[in-house]
Amino acid sequence: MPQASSGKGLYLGGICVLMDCGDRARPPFDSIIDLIGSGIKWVQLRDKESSRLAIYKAARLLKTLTQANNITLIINDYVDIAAAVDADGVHLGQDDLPIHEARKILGNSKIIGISTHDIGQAIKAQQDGADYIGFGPIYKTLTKKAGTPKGPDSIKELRRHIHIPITAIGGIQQEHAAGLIDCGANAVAVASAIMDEDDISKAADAFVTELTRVKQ
Ligand code: TZP
Ligand code: MG
Repeated sequence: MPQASSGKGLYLGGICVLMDCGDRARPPFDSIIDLIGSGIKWVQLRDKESSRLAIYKAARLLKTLTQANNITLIINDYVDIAAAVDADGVHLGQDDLPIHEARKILGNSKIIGISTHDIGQAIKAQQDGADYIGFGPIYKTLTKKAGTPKGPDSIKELRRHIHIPITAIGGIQQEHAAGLIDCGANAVAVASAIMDEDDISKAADAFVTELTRVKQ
């Protein structure tokens, strides 16, 4: 399996917590404070609801706190906000800015991750210079209308074509994490199974502990 590091000195393995903030009650500040104590090393700010200004302000705050705690910070959707706050990178979907345009803005030192839903999209993203592939949904999810779940074996098939880091996404619960790494994922992206818990620090910790059972 490829290294979980991006080659840019940033960590792209283990658990990526999707800080899916806009329609969740807890403000990003509270969530990041809880996550910092938990051993999580990678977060993504994903907010489909709030204004660009509110997302920028949240991102600026997260940048300060993640940098101080050695946590990789990726911004979902907004290349301009990622650039403005000097985040570690951006996560783009199939309907977002193309990779080459995001590269012009962010340069080569930043991470660009791409959401993909089939092997063709993943191969294209790899060819276009993505730093990691998000692939899913692996399981049924309520967080996003994301199509039919692909199941964990899809990661095995994907790994035959993809040499850059793979992040499995969609409906992932603690008990799935280690198996997905065994199938060839470098990381799992988790929203509701952590962000919807009353004690997100404890939920994140449980994921981290589960993954230490698997050698990456
Ligand atoms: N892309 C595919 S599924 C998904 C995204 C952003 C949401 C994952 O959220 P959850 O709650 O971990 O299923
Ligand atoms: Mg998007």
